[in-house]
Amino acid sequence: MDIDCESLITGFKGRRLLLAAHWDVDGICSVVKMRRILDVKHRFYTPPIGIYDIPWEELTGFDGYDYIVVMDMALPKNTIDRLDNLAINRAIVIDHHYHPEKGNAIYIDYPMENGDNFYSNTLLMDDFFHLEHDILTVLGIVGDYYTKVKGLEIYKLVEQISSKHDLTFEDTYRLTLLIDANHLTNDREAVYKAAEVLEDNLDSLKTLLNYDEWVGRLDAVEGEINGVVGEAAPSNDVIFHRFNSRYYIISKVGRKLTELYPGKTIFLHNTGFSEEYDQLYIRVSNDRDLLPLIEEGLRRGFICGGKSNVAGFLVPKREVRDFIGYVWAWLEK
Ligand SMILES: [Mn+2]
Repeated sequence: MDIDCESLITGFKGRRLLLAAHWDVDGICSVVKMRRILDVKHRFYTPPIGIYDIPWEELTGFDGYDYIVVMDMALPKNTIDRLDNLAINRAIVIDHHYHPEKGNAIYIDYPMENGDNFYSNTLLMDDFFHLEHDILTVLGIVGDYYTKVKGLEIYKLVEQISSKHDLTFEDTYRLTLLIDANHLTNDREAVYKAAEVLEDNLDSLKTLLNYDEWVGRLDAVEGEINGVVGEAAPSNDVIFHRFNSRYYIISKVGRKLTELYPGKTIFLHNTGFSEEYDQLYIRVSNDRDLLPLIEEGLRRGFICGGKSNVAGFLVPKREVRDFIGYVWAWLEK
């Protein structure tokens, strides 16, 4: 780490900041946390849902900021370099994810004492800025870990802080689902609005459990996921399913199908996500390593990512057929 908390806060005083953050609960909570640390409502930017990069045509809106602060998002190295050039002062990355290739910026991305990544970006922020954990921290953790948080040593704290807000763990969990319904419905404006709604209601979070707009979105998302999962027909080793949804639900569908059909490979194709791209998703349960497939996607210039057992791709429509053929051949190898 090449900067300390005090000099960063001093540097931010009176300056124009752009807060570029992930569209999920942890990203939104990081933005609200940063605004509260500095007591300034700095602008929030999030990329188009599903695109883990900033489209070059949107960078025109990045002029005139003293600092561009990237939170909870591992952007490509060359994008970080461009942000550092665009900022009058510097680009600063505050992120609990692993960065294989760092750009030219100030990085605050150190791990916890035990060497693991922080459970959430909000938790990393608390550590760096010497803050007491609060409900934003908790929402970030639960947003990233779902109910698996129950197995972490931090779960006690999650419950304690939730109860201060008159929330059970189930309430807090539901709140993260409600907030995430904004990006799952593939609606960037709704994500921006969610940050405002959350910030304005930090003292009455329980009421947000009945916030009609979010409840409606969550119902719509769950209905859509169940619909798509219900259509997928079990087959031999690989369950291939093509569907048409505007929503950003492909990985949720994949996870549900894996629960329903353990041991099978899940291969999904969403033709309805955007005008330009189709989504592809592959999840394996055997010890097959998907990283070479992700590398092939990167080689073809696709936006893609994943781990050894799961891979997601955004493929330009005219290249989808060919890449699906490649994936089939690869899976059958
Ligand atoms: Mn996160």
